[in-house]
Amino acid sequence: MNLFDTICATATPVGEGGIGIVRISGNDAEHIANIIFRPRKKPSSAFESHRLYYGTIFNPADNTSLDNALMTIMKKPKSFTGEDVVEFHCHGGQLVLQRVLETVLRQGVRLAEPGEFTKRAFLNGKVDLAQAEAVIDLIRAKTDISMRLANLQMQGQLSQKITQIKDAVVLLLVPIEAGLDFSDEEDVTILSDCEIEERLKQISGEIKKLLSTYEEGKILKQGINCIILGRPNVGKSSLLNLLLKEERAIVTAIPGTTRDIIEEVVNIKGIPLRLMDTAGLRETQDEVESIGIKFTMKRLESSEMVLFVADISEDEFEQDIKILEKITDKKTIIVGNKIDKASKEAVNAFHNAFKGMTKVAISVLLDKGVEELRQTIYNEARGKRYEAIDNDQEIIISNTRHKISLEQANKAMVKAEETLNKGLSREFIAVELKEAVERLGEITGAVTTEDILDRIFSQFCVGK
Ligand SMILES: Nc1nc2c(ncn2[C@@H]2O[C@H](COP(=O)(O)OP(=O)(O)OP(=O)(O)O)[C@@H](O)[C@H]2O)c(=O)[nH]1
Ligand SMILES: [Mg+2]
Repeated sequence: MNLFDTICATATPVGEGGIGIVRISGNDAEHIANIIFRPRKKPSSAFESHRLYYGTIFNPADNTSLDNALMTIMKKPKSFTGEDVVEFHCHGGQLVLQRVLETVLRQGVRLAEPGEFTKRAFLNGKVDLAQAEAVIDLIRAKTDISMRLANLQMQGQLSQKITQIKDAVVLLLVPIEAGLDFSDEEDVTILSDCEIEERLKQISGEIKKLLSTYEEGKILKQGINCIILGRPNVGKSSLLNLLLKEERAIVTAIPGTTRDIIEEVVNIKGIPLRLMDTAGLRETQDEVESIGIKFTMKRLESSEMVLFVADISEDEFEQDIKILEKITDKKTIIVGNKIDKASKEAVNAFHNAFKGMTKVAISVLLDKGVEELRQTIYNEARGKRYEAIDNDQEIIISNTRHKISLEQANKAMVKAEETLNKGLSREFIAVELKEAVERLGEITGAVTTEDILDRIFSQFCVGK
């Protein structure tokens, strides 16, 4: 099975830590352990698999000891990579780890490329491609929800679904091809056009259902860019500080306080919200301020969500509405701030002025209405279908590569249906179905190229 050379890398992050791990994978791993590691109690025969041994790592060239460490061997195929793996659990000093790694390298082992351990796990059949990709999602997860999604994918939830869809395509393809080749033989069932159409539609529906989860999946994984906009002095910076629970931005009673964009990530009920505080929007002669406003408009373009803050106590929202008209295609929430000093009439005027829009009245000063605002941000960010997801009932895709493959698979299914409706030879339907099988196979890695693998695994860190 194993056609690979032996690789090694430090598996823990650079810097000081309680422990640091140097990992080796490949046929020479055990041999290297025997050369550079001296166990305190020598085992009577070879090192046992999946056991920790305490001892000394030393440099065989001059016999100097490098560290006291724990060593474990995980013999193939019961290891992460499916090859013999040796791990040295050293003290977590940068220099210690560097010296241990150098000593391993000097035994004729190669330094691993980024993600190479996980790549080998894939190539040796320990995980499929979607599962391997979930490893990096798990490492990078910033919230509990994205961590849960990564875990489900790592356990093979998405792969199972893809395989199920692919099997359905194959199940349709087989009788169609048999009909082409052996249509004269008696025991070949010939599917009717109706049957084929129904099954094509059903499969295509399944693919589209998966595709429809992508936007949401992307937001759960990567978060959402959210810009705070509004006229000067309405309380934008105060709101940022409150959501962040930190005095991050300068707040003063002077309009035009904020000039530079201040960017921070806040966790809103599990969604990473990249929040940007900006310069208040108004006509101004001040050069610095007008540059700030230009920055704001530029950043608006790359934001998916807008928190538009208005001063609710002002009772007059004409200018706000003028600015709002320029904002299109964004998830927008109107935040009426300073409710503490607003009259009843002003609050009514606010609700009338922004009729039909998503809005929340709050007071940053008194911390009023802020929980409602958090909930509204959450609902807007995730869209309407989040309940099903919270119940684990739905499979979510969040990876662009998966999305593209699914789109291509679906395109083939649609083409197959068109071919059928045009009454063309079923040969052409078979071609499209084969295309769909290929595209679906790309997701789990049943079909893959070196190029795809390089692109995926180069995103990993060295040592993973
Ligand atoms: N009464 C009251 N005052 C508030 C509230 N929120 C903010 N303020 C005050 O409003 C003033 C402006 O607040 P900022 O947060 O600096 O407003 P901003 O929108 O960032 O202003 P610029 O950066 O100048 O555009 C400060 O004096 C705040 O203390 C609120 O809920 N109620
Ligand atoms: Mg400000």
